[in-house]
Amino acid sequence: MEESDPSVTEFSLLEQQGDTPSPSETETATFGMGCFWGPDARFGAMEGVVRTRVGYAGGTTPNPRYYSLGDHTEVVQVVYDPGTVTYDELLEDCWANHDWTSTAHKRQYRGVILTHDDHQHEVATRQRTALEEQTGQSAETAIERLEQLFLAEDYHQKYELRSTPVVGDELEAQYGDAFVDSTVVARLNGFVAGHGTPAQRNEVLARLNLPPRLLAELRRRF
Ligand code: MHO
Repeated sequence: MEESDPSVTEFSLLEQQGDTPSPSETETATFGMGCFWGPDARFGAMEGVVRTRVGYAGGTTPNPRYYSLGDHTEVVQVVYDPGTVTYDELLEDCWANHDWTSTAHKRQYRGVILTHDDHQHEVATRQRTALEEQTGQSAETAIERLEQLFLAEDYHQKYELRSTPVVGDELEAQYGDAFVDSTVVARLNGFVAGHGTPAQRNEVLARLNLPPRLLAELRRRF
């Protein structure tokens, strides 16, 4: 039955048609900002972000899983085009969207900036000091070197989009293994969570060759 549906062939071209070519140089940033579903969607909607992933990091327990995290923390990892968005800008978003003034009730949700190099470490430290000076409050968010990211289970990746009725299942089926790393999927995950501007949403939707019923479902949410 699937094969006789003409929309399926068109739809299978979605990845090639819709996904922007990766910039030649990308950089990676990793943040712990509480439950990782939220920042996955927030960063996914940002111009310049090429892909997002959620995972566990910042601890020492081998092979953490969601129900056996040990001393790890939920984090989002963002691959971005530094020509479009800077580490400074991503960090500003990070401070603005987690509670850096208090210690999380569980290490799973602590605020942490996991830096990938000296430059990131300096920028993060400088921003934290500036924030403390401006507000007179002390920042509880840690700045540490990233050792290793353990990718979270599939059902946590692009959670907002995955849990959107109809759309989530169909996009997951169409993208298959490419679902987690797709730029378009990252954007749609952000849009269904309410991020992005109308212009950005229209631009992404216009590039996609979506079957009408999927387009209608997405439109109901943007
Ligand atoms: N269990 C919480 C947080 C999930 S998050 C992946 C919830 O359902 O909202 O830690």
